[in-house]
Amino acid sequence: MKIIDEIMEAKGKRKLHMTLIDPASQAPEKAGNIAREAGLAGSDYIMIGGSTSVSSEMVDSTALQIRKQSGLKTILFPGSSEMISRNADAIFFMSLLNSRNTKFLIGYQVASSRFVKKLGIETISMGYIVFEPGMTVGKVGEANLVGRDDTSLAASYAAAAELLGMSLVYLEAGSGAPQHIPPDTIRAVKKEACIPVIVGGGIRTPEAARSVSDAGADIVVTGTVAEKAASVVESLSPIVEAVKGIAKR
Ligand code: 1GP
Repeated sequence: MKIIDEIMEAKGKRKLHMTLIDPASQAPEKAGNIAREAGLAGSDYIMIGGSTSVSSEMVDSTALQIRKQSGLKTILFPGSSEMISRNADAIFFMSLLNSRNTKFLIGYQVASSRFVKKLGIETISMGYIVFEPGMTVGKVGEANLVGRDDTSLAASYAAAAELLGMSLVYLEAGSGAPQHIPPDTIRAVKKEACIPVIVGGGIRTPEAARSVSDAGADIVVTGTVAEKAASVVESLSPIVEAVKGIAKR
């Protein structure tokens, strides 16, 4: 079954959690180990990517280790047209909708499109919107950051993603953001958009995960928590449970 079909099947019925692993942050072996533990913690998919450019060899070996060690399906989340590997199950074929630089809107996509088609991996079109504070991706992606509380602009971006035919919309506060996207902003997007909504950036606690999930996120992404944890299972399990609504309230 394609990942997008699994996501559509889950929509409205159960929440999904994805763990983001940046190939620039650790050796491939360690990335594989984090992914394995994330799977044990109940995470549904592993996203592979980040804003710091790494070689395609590094992405290849990281994706391979993750696949080998975790058995979870993997989705590339590329920061550039270099960060693409045949060892993943799918790729978010994405556009940073609020970038000032056409490279992030359509340039990298044009540079990689025929290669991606040749690879034959599943492509999932996604509209990516970076909110304040944006962190590294906001700077590198040259984003006109959407205000955290600008519910109207957030909803307009999400509606644009849907009307452009994108399968998913992703609300990003930036990896390591001090605060996640506010619940009211997520609610406004959910009210407008019929496509599944992914929320990530700055989610470090079960409380934060629950608030994002309760506000309507269909998919919640965490990255830093697993990368920094002494025990990934111990740190991530309560967060995944909160996303899925199975933690104690
Ligand atoms: C993916 O940027 C997130 O959308 C990951 O953010 O590292 O803050 O969990 P964290």
